[in-house]
Amino acid sequence: MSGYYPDNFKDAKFDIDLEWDAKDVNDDGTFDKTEAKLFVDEIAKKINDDRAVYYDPKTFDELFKTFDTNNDEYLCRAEMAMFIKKTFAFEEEKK
Ligand SMILES: [Ca+2]
Ligand SMILES: [Ca+2]
Repeated sequence: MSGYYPDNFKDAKFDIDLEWDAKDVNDDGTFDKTEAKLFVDEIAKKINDDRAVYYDPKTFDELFKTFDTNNDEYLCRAEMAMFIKKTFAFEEEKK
């Protein structure tokens, strides 16, 4: 996810890849539901407020299911990238 939304975080130095490693607690390269929640909550805190409003933590379970496209109960890097991109997207970016 390098270079993802470089201008869209409150702290320009925010490194989404470092955050990824930090929240992938067991270091297996994927997010289980608990890890995914930690990661997405962190992104919601760090991303600019005009994007953060698009994420409702109450819908997390639903979103997790939606973006776990192969239904293995884990979000791989590609699946999580879509989760972040689509969830925090402006309406016109979702098309
Ligand atoms: Ca993991
Ligand atoms: Ca999956």
